Amino acid sequence: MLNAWHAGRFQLSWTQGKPLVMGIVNATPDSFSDGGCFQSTQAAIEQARVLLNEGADILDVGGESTRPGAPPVTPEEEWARIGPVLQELVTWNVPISVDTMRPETMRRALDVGVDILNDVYAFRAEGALAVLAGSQAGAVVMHMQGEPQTMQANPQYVRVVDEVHAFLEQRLQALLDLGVQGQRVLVDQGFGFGKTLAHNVELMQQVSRFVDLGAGVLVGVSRKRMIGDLLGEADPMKRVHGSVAAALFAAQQGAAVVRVHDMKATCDALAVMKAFSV
Ligand code: HH2
Repeated sequence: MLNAWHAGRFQLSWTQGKPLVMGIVNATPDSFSDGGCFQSTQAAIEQARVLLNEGADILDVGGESTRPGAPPVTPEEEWARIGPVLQELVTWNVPISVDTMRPETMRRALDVGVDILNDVYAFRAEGALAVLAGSQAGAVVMHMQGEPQTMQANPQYVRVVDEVHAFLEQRLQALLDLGVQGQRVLVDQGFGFGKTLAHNVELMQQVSRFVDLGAGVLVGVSRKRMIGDLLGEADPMKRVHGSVAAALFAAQQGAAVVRVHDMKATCDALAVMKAFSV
């Protein structure tokens, strides 16, 4: 079955086992996974070009690290990091996503012409829903327990899958109530955002249950600590194979989008898996 995602200028589609691949462009000097190598505008743009050449369907640009314990940045600093990058990327004829929790940054990014608002805070900040509703942008609505600074201190759930599912169902309804059509929205279980390894594993085992919510599902596990914990690998750069395995597992369960750093490795693996699928 062909599924659709309305995202700004683009109408994107995916099928079971063949998700769209979103490339991560970190304009953050303190990002956990690339050590801040891409902090300058030129370097971020260059990284985006590599991701695109290697097969990215979407580029996701973030200027504030959500790494557990990462210090917050000011709105001005966030925009100084991502504004010039977005301005260039929107000229490339590929869907551009902005990874931000701030309504003000969302509005500025929409003015520049981005297609997707990716909000790890699920549009709960005051004014965020209104910004989304006043646009034609696609949206990613993610679950997080707590706040980035403290979320990994002691995450607690009675039944993690039920609780994350209920939260996303409620947020989806909040968007629908404001007139944001369901086909504009993806949900995201929020791997590593206020979750232990056991919580993350349980959520990964049940991606398909989230597909049943009716919105597409985005899965973001690339190079994350859960992969490191499963492998005993402290260096994020050495978590590529584990991350690819997780992306394939999510794809097989019907994920709409996988959000990744390692584009070629992921696209190659997905292509081979697809070739063998009936
Ligand atoms: N994970 C991160 C950031 N944004 N957005 C969505 N929708 N889903 C995610 O899982 C997600 C996200 C954190 O990963 P990364 O961008 O690699 O690191 P950092 O935030 O430190 O730049």
